[in-house]
Amino acid sequence: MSLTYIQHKIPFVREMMEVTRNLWEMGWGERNGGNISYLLAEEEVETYIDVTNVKRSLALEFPVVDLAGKYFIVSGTGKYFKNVVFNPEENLGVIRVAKDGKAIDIVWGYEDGSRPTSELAAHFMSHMERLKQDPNHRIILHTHATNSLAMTFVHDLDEKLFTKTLWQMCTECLVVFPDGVGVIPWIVPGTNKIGEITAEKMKDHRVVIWPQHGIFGAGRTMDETFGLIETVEKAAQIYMLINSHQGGIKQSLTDQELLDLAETFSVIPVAGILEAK
Ligand code: 2HA
Ligand code: ZN
Repeated sequence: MSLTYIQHKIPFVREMMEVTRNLWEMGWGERNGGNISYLLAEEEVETYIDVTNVKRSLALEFPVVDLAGKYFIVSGTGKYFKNVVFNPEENLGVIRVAKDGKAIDIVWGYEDGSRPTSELAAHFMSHMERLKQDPNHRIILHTHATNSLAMTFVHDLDEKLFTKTLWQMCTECLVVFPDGVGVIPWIVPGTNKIGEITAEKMKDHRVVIWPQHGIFGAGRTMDETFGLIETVEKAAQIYMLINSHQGGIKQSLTDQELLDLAETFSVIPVAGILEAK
């Protein structure tokens, strides 16, 4: 199927169809791997959906009062990204957080009786944190980006060292993510604990690496968020390529070159990584 033909009368549903298809085509969303949540403006939702018609309500194990009344379109638990484009109404859902933050109302989708992603805790907690940092924040995207995941087996998991290596892999990385990447320890997915620790990292970073699992990215638009993850993944791909190269690394970007780049592009690299000569 060519992407040209992805159509849906609801623009934010179409965006979800496109991004899930792209993630699957990249090979980062095998089986039911990955999940996305997208904060929607109330007016945007009301234009297309009768929000007074609540289909089901589900209790939340973790209260999210900060998100009370907010709408999200969220990928469904156990759903395959590969299939979203063929049946968005079953694989996606639009939810509204209840006034007390203790439940969600489903107002569209999950038509086969399903529910939001198992990683909803990590998504909601990350949204709350990113909204404190950036009022225009909208998207949390989790995917099993192949090389980012592979790199967590062979690289030191210290996040400053990890960030520096990624910055050195492609000239434009520092410009795209001057805030670096956060790295958490391995934690059982789908738990409140991984949600809390991921969100804590989201205070300072829009990208959080889950060792031996995947990546979490945050952003204002689908393009920006996908592009951010693509850029990290590209750097990780270069790292994996050059590390399996017998000749070894002959040259790389120096701290001074990265600092020159930051100055020219007016970005501030996260502190404690680069040293001026
Ligand atoms: O199955 O990726 O982390 C969806 C996931 C869980
Ligand atoms: Zn996952």
